[in-house]
Amino acid sequence: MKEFDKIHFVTSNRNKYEEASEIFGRYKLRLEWVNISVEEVQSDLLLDVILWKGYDILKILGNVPFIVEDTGLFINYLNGFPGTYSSYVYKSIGCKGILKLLEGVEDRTAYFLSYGLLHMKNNIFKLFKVRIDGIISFEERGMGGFGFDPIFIPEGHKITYAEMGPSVKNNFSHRGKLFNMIAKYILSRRLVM
Ligand code: ITT
Repeated sequence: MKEFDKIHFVTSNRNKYEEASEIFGRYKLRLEWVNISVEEVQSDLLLDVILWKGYDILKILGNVPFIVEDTGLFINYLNGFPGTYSSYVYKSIGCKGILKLLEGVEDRTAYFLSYGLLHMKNNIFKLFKVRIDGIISFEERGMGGFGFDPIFIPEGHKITYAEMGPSVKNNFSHRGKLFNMIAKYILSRRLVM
C-alpha cells in the first residue's frame, strides 16, 4: 500500500535540510524542503516547542506527510542555556560568546537534544527524540557544519562536529541519528513504496 509520495521537511535552515536529506538518501527516501519559518513558542521545554511547531505547520500545510525538527544545545554549567533559545543565542553571541561564558570553567559537558515530529495523515503524529552528549571545546575548530558545530565535541571523539565534515557528522550527530530513526520507522511501516 502506497501512503506517501513524498515527505516534506519544514525548516528555515538549509543546513538542517541538507543533513536530513543525506540521511534519507541512504534509505532511498526523498525529502522535499519546505522553507517556512514559524514563530516558536517561548518555553524552556523543547517538547513544548516541537509540539506547537507541529500544530502550526499542520494548520499551514494541511493533511500532508511532513516532518518538523527542533534542536537545542544544553550546557550543564550554564543550567541548560542556551537550550530552547539556541537560535537566538547563536545569532546574538555566537560560538565566541559561549566560549567567553565558559572561560576558566572546568565542567564543559553539554548535549544536543533533538525532537523530530512526523505527521503521517489525519492528525496522526509520531514523536522521535535523540540526545548526544559531549563537551564544549576551548576554541572554535573546523570549517564544516553550521551553528555551534565548531565548539561541540561528541562523546568518544576528539574532534568537533565542524572538523568532521558533513557525512561523518551525520554518522554521529543528533540529527543524523534522528533522521535514521525516522527513515527506519517510515520503511518499517511501509509508509513509502
Ligand atoms: P527551524 O526551526 O526553521 O527548523 P532553526 O535554525 O531555528 O530552524 P532549531 O530551532 O532546531 O533550528 O535550532 C536552533 C539553533 O541551534 C540553530 O539555529 C543552530 O544555531 C543550533 N543548531 C541546531 N542544530 C545544530 C547542529 O546540528 N549543529 C550545530 N548547531 C545546531
